[in-house]
Amino acid sequence: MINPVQRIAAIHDLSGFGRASLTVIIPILSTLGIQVCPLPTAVLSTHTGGFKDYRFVDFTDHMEGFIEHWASLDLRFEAIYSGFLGSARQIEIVSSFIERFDRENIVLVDPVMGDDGKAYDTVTPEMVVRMRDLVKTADIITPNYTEASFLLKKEYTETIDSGRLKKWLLRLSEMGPPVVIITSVPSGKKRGETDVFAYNRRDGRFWKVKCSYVPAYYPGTGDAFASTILGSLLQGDSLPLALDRAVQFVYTAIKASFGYDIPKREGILLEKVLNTLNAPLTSITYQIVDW
Ligand code: PXL
Repeated sequence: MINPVQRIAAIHDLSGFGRASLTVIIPILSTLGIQVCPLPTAVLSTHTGGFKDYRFVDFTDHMEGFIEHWASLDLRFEAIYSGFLGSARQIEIVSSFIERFDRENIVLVDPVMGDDGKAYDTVTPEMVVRMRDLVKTADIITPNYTEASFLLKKEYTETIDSGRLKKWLLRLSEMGPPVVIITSVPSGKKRGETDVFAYNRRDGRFWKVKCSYVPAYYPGTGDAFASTILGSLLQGDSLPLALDRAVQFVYTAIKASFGYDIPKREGILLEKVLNTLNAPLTSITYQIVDW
């Protein structure tokens, strides 16, 4: 029987407060009509961006048992989507999960490791090394500019010229994934303006979407971006359309949040904009990059 609702396995942490990871991913993908089955990597009281004394429970020791149970149920997934990981050993568990459950589905690895040139608190150098292996098994990766520099062992610089960026996209794809999407690439024009670039090795095309984000850093926007991309692709959109939908959704969410005097660490006011996910795009802004 055909599954009436597409199903994905979401391998991320559950942060109770602050709108990041699963608390962002589940509502977005559910709104897009996709069933999310979480395989938690860690359980935290809050995400790690801007909170002190957060409680962190590493879930590594439980993951294999959960996976065995899912295998015994013969669960099938249209996509496997991994993000923030709680330990270096966990990265191997995720790789074996992908091997075991990958049956012509989309594997999206968001190599969540840091932002603004810095690694997140819980991310160790060993995790960065192992993340380089995990991305090899993916169909799509969605590093931000900082994470792309970590994966490629390149120095993080405030700006990047387009020749170097093209090389980064190609190098990342040579590591394995046919589709590479780099977010938060400094545009070099206005401060706070960034671009999203994508490369699809299957057709050799490069894409760009400009983001004139209001200058405010909100945690969880990477999770919102990658889940919208995945949901959009599962709905049958092309890569550039998925990029446009994701950029426009994150932009709308930031705009909806910025007007309120609420600490940025609480994340984007997702609940106010979820319903825009299913609205048709009123303008299509992606550009093909002719390098
Ligand atoms: O949004 C990425 C993310 C996911 N999970 C945890 C985080 C962060 C970013 O700070 O701290 C726990």
